[in-house]
Amino acid sequence: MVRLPDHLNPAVQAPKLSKRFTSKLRSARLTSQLGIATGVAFGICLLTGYISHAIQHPPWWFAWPSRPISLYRVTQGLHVATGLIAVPLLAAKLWSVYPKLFRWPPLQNFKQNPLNALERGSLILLVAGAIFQLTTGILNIARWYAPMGFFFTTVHFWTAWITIGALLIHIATKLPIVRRALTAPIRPVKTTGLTRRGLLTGVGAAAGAVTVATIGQTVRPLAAISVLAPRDPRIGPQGFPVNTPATSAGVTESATSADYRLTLTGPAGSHTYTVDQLRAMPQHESELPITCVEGWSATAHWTGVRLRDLVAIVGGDDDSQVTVTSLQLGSLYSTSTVAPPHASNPLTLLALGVNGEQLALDHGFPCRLIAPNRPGVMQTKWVTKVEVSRP
Ligand SMILES: Nc1nc2c(c(=O)[nH]1)N[C@H]1C(S)=C(S)[C@@H](COP(=O)(O)O)O[C@H]1N2
Ligand SMILES: [Mo]
Repeated sequence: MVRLPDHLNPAVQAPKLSKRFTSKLRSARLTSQLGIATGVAFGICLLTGYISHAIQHPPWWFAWPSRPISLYRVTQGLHVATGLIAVPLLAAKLWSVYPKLFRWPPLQNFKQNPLNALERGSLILLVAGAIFQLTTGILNIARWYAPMGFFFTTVHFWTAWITIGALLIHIATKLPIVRRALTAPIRPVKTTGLTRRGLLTGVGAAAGAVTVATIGQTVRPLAAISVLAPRDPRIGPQGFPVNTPATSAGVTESATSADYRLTLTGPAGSHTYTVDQLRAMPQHESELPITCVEGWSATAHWTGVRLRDLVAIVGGDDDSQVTVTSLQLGSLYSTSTVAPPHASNPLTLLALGVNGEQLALDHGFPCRLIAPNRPGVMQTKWVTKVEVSRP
């Protein structure tokens, strides 16, 4: 067998390294407390993330309501906020167990307890998965796609399942230790510096600071103090942000052309309308937010034609489903499905105007979909086709 030189031999180096981490604050109790906090943040983040996925790709058993109109704003706001809070929590949690990474041999008591191998293996997946999810999530809300050589949504979704699996194994194997650590009498530590309570307060303050610095993109009254929020929901044409401008969508010409038509089809036939004909239809108003999956939300005052009125013209009813199609070609967001709860909701509009003005080109001129309680990616802009069918 090859014998490694001492400086490369983990059996020699690992015990030396672990002696360098001398903080007396590390304890099973501290790790348990940080673990519970991190676990709760991850739990909410995974659940709200799954909700957002299910709304966009509904499995047969899942139906998302159109009321309360701001429910998605809450769930997606929580998804992004808990993901951001998890950064300082996870960092502190990993710090609290850091010396254990240098334990040697890595698999102890393997013969007595072969499940150790499962626990150690799942730990690698858990730590890697958690760091990967937080990193890609932050890159996504910062709209910095360059470092990700993959399609964010799909990879973020599948890595979540790996992370959940590893997290469940981790909780199952650590629960007895956590219970013991939290019920045992507190062992006082002699320290001249930071106390355990001080450390926990610091981690809590970091989590609070991250939240205050970013939550304003979801909760508008806090927008002014949220200095690290990737988006200010008050800034953009007509007072709110644009994710895809008309130039990037390649619709500048087709959307402003005199040849623009809206095609409406359904069980009772089809019609085409010019913008002026749409404006001549009964106009309605609704106050609804755009809630981007990236966490920012902006409420606006919309005017336009009710989608359910269009559905009725071509023979549909409250059980009809609608598919809207954009002038934009070849994008994942070029079409979206409007399920019956949203299609029949009187607040759902094919909007022609916003905040007292004609819709700006970047917000979807000549018309866009706006429906309550729905992710921003499904609020299709530059709509040119409305198809009514049975779900
Ligand atoms: N056709 C089309 N519609 C679209 C998009 C798009 O890229 N193409 N982006 C969506 C996304 S991700 C969001 S958050 C909202 C943003 O709407 P706004 O630009 O009016 O703020 O539009 C949605 N509608
Ligand atoms: Mo979005």
